[in-house]
Amino acid sequence: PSLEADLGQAIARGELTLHYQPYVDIAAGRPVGAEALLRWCHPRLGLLAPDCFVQLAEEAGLIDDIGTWVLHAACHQARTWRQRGIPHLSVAVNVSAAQFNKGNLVSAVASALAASGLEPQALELEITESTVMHDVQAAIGTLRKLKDMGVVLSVDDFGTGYSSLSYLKRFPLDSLKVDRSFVQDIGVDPDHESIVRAIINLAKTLKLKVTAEGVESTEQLRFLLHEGCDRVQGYLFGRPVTSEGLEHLVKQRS
Ligand code: G
Ligand code: G
Ligand code: MN
Ligand code: NA
Repeated sequence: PSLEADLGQAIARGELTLHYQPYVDIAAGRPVGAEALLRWCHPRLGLLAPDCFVQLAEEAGLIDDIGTWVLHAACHQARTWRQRGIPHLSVAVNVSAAQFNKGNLVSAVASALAASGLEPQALELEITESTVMHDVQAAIGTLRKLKDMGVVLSVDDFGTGYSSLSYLKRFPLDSLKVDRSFVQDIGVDPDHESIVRAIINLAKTLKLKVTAEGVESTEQLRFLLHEGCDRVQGYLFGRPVTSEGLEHLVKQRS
């Protein structure tokens, strides 16, 4: 069978799973949430990362179903964590361009929140720049509906896309996530350091929180602290792990 045919069966066969990577709030001094990262336990090929199948899912028209599954699983997991001794933990979910632009995102989010009983403030949606810039008017409408529900909205991979600053101000956003390609070069490339500094300052001007992703070294962390970054995420604080692994890690560091 083709990979596409396999993917069509993956949800029903229970082959999709989520790994979770913590993000740390500098002021709180502890993990305040975890990003859900999709994995497919393929019966023959083993554990596959989204790079191997998200595009295929979009082409095959399966991305809405998968995205809906991810939202339900992530909200359910966050609700479970919050009931099991980590009441402050949020979950962040990556939203695909296809689901955002022509799909059922608003209703899928509403139904995942209702089914899980998770507070909307504990769900963060990560949306890339190119996704929101595809159709700005429609994006503002979608983001407004999500914001009115109380969900937290972030721009993922910020700095790699082409968002116009004037639009950025019109989107009802809560935070920017600095793309890890810039964070990686802290201490290496002064131009990329300047970009990180500029994004942090831009976020502050727009009254948005700013997260640095891909933080791997204490040198990078020191720079980010000095520049006033609000949240950090990366291998320095934890790799993506199973839900049990995440719970264990967070309970150790809280
Ligand atoms: O760990 P990692 O290999 O999971 O992630 C690779 C890429 O896949 C990242 O760009 C990430 O945003 C994306 N990704 C991870 N999980 C999901 C998901 O549930 N849905 C979508 N659409 N993308 C995801
Ligand atoms: O595009 P998005 O930000 O959703 O991508 C998340 C991806 O980044 C996942 O594949 C995750 O495994 C990866 N990632 C998270 N932290 C680090 C890090 O510190 N270093 C590297 N190289 N990759 C990371
Ligand atoms: Mn992300
Ligand atoms: Na990112």
